[in-house]
Formats: sequence, C-alpha cells, structure tokens
Amino acid sequence: MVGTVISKKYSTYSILSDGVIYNASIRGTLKFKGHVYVGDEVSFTDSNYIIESVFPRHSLLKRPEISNVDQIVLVFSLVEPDFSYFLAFKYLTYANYNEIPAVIVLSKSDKDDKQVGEIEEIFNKLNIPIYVTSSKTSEGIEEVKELLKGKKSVLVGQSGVGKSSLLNAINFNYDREVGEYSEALGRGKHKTKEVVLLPFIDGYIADTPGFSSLDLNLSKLEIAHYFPGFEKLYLSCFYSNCLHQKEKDCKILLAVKEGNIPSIAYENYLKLLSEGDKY
Ligand SMILES: Nc1nc2c(ncn2[C@@H]2O[C@H](COP(=O)(O)OP(=O)(O)O)[C@@H](O)[C@H]2O)c(=O)[nH]1
Ligand SMILES: [Mg+2]
Ligand SMILES: [Zn+2]
Repeated sequence: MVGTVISKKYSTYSILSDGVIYNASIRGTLKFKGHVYVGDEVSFTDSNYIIESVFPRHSLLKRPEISNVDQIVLVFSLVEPDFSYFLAFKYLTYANYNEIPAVIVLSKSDKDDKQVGEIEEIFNKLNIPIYVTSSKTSEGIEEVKELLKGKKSVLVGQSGVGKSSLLNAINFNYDREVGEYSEALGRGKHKTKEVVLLPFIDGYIADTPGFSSLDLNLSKLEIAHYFPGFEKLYLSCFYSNCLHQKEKDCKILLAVKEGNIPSIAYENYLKLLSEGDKY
C-alpha cells in the first residue's frame, strides 16, 4: 500500500492511505533502513504495516523536520509576542535557502493592527505575500484557506503566535490544543509537541511545535545569497563572494540606495550576517 506519513511517535508512523490511518513501523523484517520523515510518501506492507520504501522527496526541512513541503507559512503575531522584523527576515532566509516559497501570516489583528500598513509595504517590495488574520474575528481566514488549498504547507513560528488557533479557525474539527501566552516567558507555553499533518482540501497543513530561536547554521556567503530580495541580484555584484557591505560595484547596496530594497531589510541583513558562521 501507499500513503503519506502524517505523524510519528517514537517508532510508530501514522500513515494516511485512501482515507484510512494505519500505524506502521520500520522494525520487523527491516527491508528498509533509511530515515522516514513526516510528509514522506511511503509504501508499506498490507499485512503487518511495515514501511518498505520512501518515494523521492522534493524537499526536506530540518527544523521543523518535515518533507515534501510546497510552501512555508510563517506565522507572526502582531502582539504577544510582538512582531519582529529580524525573525521574519531570518525565517525568510531559511525558506529561501531551502528553496521553498514562503508567505507571512500576521495573527491577532483584533488586538493591534497599527503596524500592518508598514509591514505590508516592506514585504510587498520584496514580493513576499502578507495575510492579515485574526482567529478571534475570522479576519483573513478565507484568504488563508485559498492559499492552503491543494498544497502541502507547514506553519512555522514562535510558540504563542497562534498557529494552532489559526488551524482551529480554518477547521474546528482539527481541535488543536491552544497554549496560553505567558507574559513571563514572552512566548506561549509549548503545547504542540510534534509535527502533525492535517488533511486539507487536496493537500495538507502541518502544525508544528513553536521554537523560540532558530539557528540558521548558514555561512556569511549563504546569507548574502539567500536573504530575501537578494536572490537574483547578488549575481550581478562585482565580486562573486560579495557580502554587500562596502564592496565595489555592489548591486545590493545600490538597490538599498535607490529604495528598491527597504533599509530595514538591509539593517536586519547586517545583523543576521554578524550571526553567520565563518566560511
Ligand atoms: N486575541 C487573539 N488571541 C489569539 C489569536 N490567535 C491566538 N491567540 C491566543 O494566543 C495564545 C497562543 O495561541 P496558540 O494557537 O496556542 O499558538 P501556537 O503556540 O503558535 O500554536 C492563546 O492564548 C490564544 O488564545 C487571535 O487571532 N487573537
Ligand atoms: Mg501550537
Ligand atoms: Zn554585493
């Protein structure tokens, strides 16, 4: 049989196949010894449900650990926790590096939407779509559903931003556990424990545990290539290893000067670059 791995607990893999969930393992006769990720398309035996092989993956993310994702939905709350340009640019760099398209969903618009205009202006310039939502008032939920149709998407964001609430607003049958935002921790109390794929109109949406920090583990040069808005432009820089700081004939610096790359993006680039591994 063939199906999609929708979750994994210890060495048990839940596989959705033709509308039925099977609990499979890779133990037993061990025909197959490779790693199996949530998101994988697998074939498994129909007698005792043993995974025999994994179909080729078209993408593989390490954090959160999930395969075959078509798009990354970066969820940021406008407040609690506050929107962070730095984190947004960091996650977008991560998505670019993995060659997976990304969009930004702003949540909790019912609480505070003062910043929305500015955020939209900055990311529209970089061709990153922005969705403004509230799980309380349902603002933007229909648009997000349209975005998710027919694709395998993963929700990524700090804990407490409202990923699980967003899923419940999309379909209350998902019944995702919602964590409280903790003033003291400055984030949600971790509730979602593992990556889970939820079937959605001709596709899947993955809920993931929130993480408070993400180490990119990219070199400075990789950051210089994959930072949002830099992807094609850096190829025209005079030096092929240009880090877009003070180098001669740098097309990124020129774009910043001409206003085609927002200065806040560039400021965050320099900050991210200072965190980059040496190459
Ligand atoms: N006012 C408001 N609160 C929200 C919204 N979305 C989530 N929350 C609250 O934010 C906290 C964290 O939500 P949760 O969905 O567990 O976040 P997750 O950790 O990203 O899955 C909970 O207290 C939610 O009730 C929203 O759109 N508006
Ligand atoms: Mg959650
Ligand atoms: Zn440059």
